[in-house]
Amino acid sequence: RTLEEDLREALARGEMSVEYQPIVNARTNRMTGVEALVRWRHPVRGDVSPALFIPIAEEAGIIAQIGEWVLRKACADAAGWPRKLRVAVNVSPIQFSSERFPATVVNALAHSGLAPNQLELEITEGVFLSQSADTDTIFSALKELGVRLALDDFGTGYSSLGYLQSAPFDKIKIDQSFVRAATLPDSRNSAIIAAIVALAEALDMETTAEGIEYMDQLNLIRELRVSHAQGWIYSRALSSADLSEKLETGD
Ligand code: G
Ligand code: G
Ligand code: MN
Ligand code: NA
Repeated sequence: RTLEEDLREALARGEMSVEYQPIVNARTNRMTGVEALVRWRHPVRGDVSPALFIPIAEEAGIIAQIGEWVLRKACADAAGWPRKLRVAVNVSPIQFSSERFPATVVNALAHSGLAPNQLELEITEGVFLSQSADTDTIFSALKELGVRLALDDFGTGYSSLGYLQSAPFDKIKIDQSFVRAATLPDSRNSAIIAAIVALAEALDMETTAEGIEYMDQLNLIRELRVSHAQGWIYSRALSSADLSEKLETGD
């Protein structure tokens, strides 16, 4: 059997789950939200990374189905946490560009009771490259709903500044490749991060630095006024139950 064949049955077999990685206000250290990350436990192969199976799902035409399941699960879980947190959900460009997508979001919110401003959709520039549906119409519909939008993996790919102009983003996520190298001697990456922060501040957007693993990285992004931080220095992705427990014990 191919991985694709197994993937087609993974949801029905209950092999998928969603974990949540904390996102923290870099100044106060308080958790303000989480990023939902899908997990697939294959019965034979064990954990398969979404970096591997998401592209297969896109290719196989089943990404919308998986994405919708993740969205519903994330909204339902978030509505049950002991304190209000924002939940960020990654959305594939293929899923986003379907004219059905805004209705999917409406349903997930209605079904869970989650407030629209507690949901943040993380999209990549791939959204602007796809030729399907009217991207502007989808952006407007989502803004009207009151959900938040984040531009993920910023700084990689083409990163046209026009993307920031053409869509109403609330946040830029600075790709972890910049963070990783920023504290090396003579690194130019801190200048790049500073430029992204200046741009975001001028456009009234928040920033999240991803992949923070070490204290020197955290100190640097604080100096550069990045507003939020995410990475193993705070926490790996947690199950909804473990996150709830962490919140109850005072995070
Ligand atoms: O889970 P991990 O941190 O290994 O994520 C690997 C990649 O998979 C990242 O690029 C992340 O954005 C992506 N990813 C994780 N969960 C989802 C999801 O639910 N939907 C989509 N489209 N991508 C996801
Ligand atoms: O593309 P996206 O930004 O959604 O991907 C998130 C990915 O980053 C996931 O695979 C997640 O497991 C990973 N990740 C989260 N925190 C860290 C970290 O501190 N270090 C590293 N190397 N990866 C991280
Ligand atoms: Mn992401
Ligand atoms: Na990212």
